[in-house]
Order: sequence, then structure tokens, then C-alpha cells
Amino acid sequence: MTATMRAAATRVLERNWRGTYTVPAGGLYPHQWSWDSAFIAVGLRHISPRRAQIELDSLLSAQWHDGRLPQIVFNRERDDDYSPGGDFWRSETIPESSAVSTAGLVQPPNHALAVLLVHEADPAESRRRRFLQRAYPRLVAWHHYLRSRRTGPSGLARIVHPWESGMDNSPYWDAPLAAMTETIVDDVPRPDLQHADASHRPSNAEYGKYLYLAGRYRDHDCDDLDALSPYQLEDPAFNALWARSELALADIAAVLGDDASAAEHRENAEQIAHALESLWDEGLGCFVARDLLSGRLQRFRTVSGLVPLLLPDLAHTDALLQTLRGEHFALGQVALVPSHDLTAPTFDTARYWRGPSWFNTAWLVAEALDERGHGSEARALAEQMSSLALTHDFPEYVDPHTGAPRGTLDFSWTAALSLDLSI
Ligand code: 9WN
Repeated sequence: MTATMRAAATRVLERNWRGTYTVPAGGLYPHQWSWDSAFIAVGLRHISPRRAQIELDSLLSAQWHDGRLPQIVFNRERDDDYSPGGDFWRSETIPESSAVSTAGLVQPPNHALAVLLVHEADPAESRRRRFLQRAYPRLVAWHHYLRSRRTGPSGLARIVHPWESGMDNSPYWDAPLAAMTETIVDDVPRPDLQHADASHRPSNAEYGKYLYLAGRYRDHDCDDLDALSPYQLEDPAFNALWARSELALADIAAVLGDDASAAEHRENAEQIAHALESLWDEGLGCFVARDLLSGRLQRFRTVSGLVPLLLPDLAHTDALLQTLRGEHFALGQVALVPSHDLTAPTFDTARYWRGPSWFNTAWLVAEALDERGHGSEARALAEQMSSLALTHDFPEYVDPHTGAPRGTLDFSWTAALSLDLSI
């Protein structure tokens, strides 16, 4: 299995490699995406630790002056093939942006975790290339951006666009988007529909709101203190990954011999984990999102609400495991981990983050199960990932009930993360 997986995953990652980074998929996603690159590097480290470092270096070098790591770094030659592209964002006119063309939004902060795993794959090569010395200050600046520009009184970072969650059309965002009167109805380009079935992608109505929010943020120079977005949410997975990445930063600081900073990062992680308590929903048995404008919790079971399982010493580990194994996510009885509650009226087997099972969240859950001492369930999940990935040409996501492929194929993080868990 490992040899076959290695050969097949390597083929996908070669095909999607663009010299200094990997695109998520050649047709649908022709640029570099932030949290994709971090997941991809986790798998690339088994093929070439050096290339995994370059993947992360290239993303980190697109960092803005204010510390943010952009959602997308554009290849301007492919501007017409994805919307919104570099022309839409015109980041070169925004004072805080970097020298390269990027989107102004961000994605979940999984990067420090990836940097640590890539370093550990080949510490000698990492030391030789001074990988951690380069990455650490940039990661610290990225987390500082989240703390200083995105964190409110709750102590949690807020997202200002559904794309920032990485789970674009999650049911969490339904009410907040419905409450927005502003949208764009004309001229909503959908080049994505040339590469994926419309029933697997977000709707046109959702895209109208996505474009409105992105345009409004851009028109305020992406200044978080100035632009009070009509969409402000706290997402559990985003914040859990931030806390988990603070723990990774602690380990990186320790490798660099900076024990005082290591202690600070551990304290930050504890503070975020503590703040996450306010998103716990006892009735649902998982974490949920909060709409900061209405103050309401968005009471849905989604895979995002399970991701805090990644945090050690969490008060709700047992309850989360029960939710994962029960009828709502049915671990071991369906394909991978559904993105949404199998029993909910809003569940959809095909549409993106409203039901289908994704490989990145399966990897996060497998890591968490392993770290929490449930090795056999983690291995079973890893085996399912490998077998679904190999059978269906590395799909973007799958139908939880049938395992049938959905979205695009030859998807980079599917290849990278399935490879990671097959080793
Ligand atoms: C918008 C690239 C990205 C992933 C996201 C996934 C999808 C983009 C889109 O693709 O989002 O960022 O066009 O739908 O939801 O998690 O990073 O793979």
C-alpha cells in the first residue's frame, strides 16, 4: 500500500508543482492557497523535505507588512481562470500588502504546525537551510496579526469572510449571510463551474454575497480596524488550529533555544483554548460558531466543531469523541468524517462543506485520535483515506454514504495527507 500510495501521490504532487509551490488542483484552483500549502508540505516532506520547505517559504514570503498570510498568492498569468483573481484584489495598491499579487483575506492558521512537521522530517537539512530561523519570525508576526487585528474581547480570532474558514458554505454561515441585505447579482463570474459540477459547489446566491464582502474589504484596503465587516464570525476550527499552532511555535522556539518565547507560546495556546469554552454547545456535544453581529451561536454540528479535539487537556474530549462516533458523524460506518451532521435537514451529500467528507479534516481528526490515545481508530481512518484516494484518483471530497468522488480530482492535499498517513 505504501509503495503504491507513494508513487501515485508523487505523480499528483509533481503534476501540480509550479516550481516553488503546489496548486491545489490544476484546473479549478490555479494559484497558491494558504492552508492548502501547509497541508501539502506535510505530505511533501516524505518526497522531498527540501521541496516541502520551499513550499512553505514561498507562502511565507508573500506575507503582508501587517503580518497576515494571504488566502491566495496569484499567478497573474491565470487571472481569468479563477474568480476573484489578482485584478479584482489589486493588492499592489494596498499599502500593507506584500510585493507579490495576493488576496487580502486569510485562511486558518495551520502553518506553524506544518513548519514543525517539515523540520522534524529532516532536521539536518532544515538546519543547513536555516529553515526555522527564517520561518519562525514570520509565523510569530502572523499570529501577532491575528491577536492584534482580529481578536475581540472573547479572546478568539474572528473571520470576516466565509472563505477565511476554509469551509466556505458551511451551514454556520447561512443566517449571517441571510441577514446581509447587500449582495452582487450581476456579473458574478463562475469559472469554477468549468471544472466542477454546479451541484458540488456553492450556489450563485452565496457567490453574490462572497463577492460583495470581498469587494467591500478590499475597498477599505483590507484594514481590519477600519472596515467593520457586515460578516464577523468566530469559528471553532480556525481558533483550534491557531491554538495548536501556538503549541507548535513553542516547540520551534525550544529548538531555536528560546525557552522564554516557548513558554509564552504555550501560555497563548492555553488562553485560546480557554476562550474556546464560550463556543461549547453542551446540547449538541460539539463546538459551534458565534456570529459577532447578532451575538448568536450558530447551532449546527459541523466538522469544524470537532477540530478542537486536537488540543490537549480539553475538558470536552470525551463528549467530542462521543459525537464523532455517534449517529451525527458515524466514525467508521461512513466514508471519513462528514463535514456536516448526517441527520440534519441541512445535510447535503454532494455540496461542498454541507455534508461531503474532506481529506484535510479527516487528517486532523486522525491526528487528534492518535494524540488522544485512540490509535486503532486513527489507523482505520488513515486506511480509509488511502483506499478512497487511490480508488478515485485523489478526489477533493467524497460522498460520506457511498464514498463516491465529488469536486475535482488529482487534488493536492488529498495526495499529500493520504501519503502522510500511509507512512
Ligand atoms: C476559496 C483551495 C480552496 C480551499 C478551501 C476550499 C476551496 C476556494 C473556492 O478551495 O475554497 O478559497 O474557490 O471555493 O473551500 O478550503 O483552501 O483548495
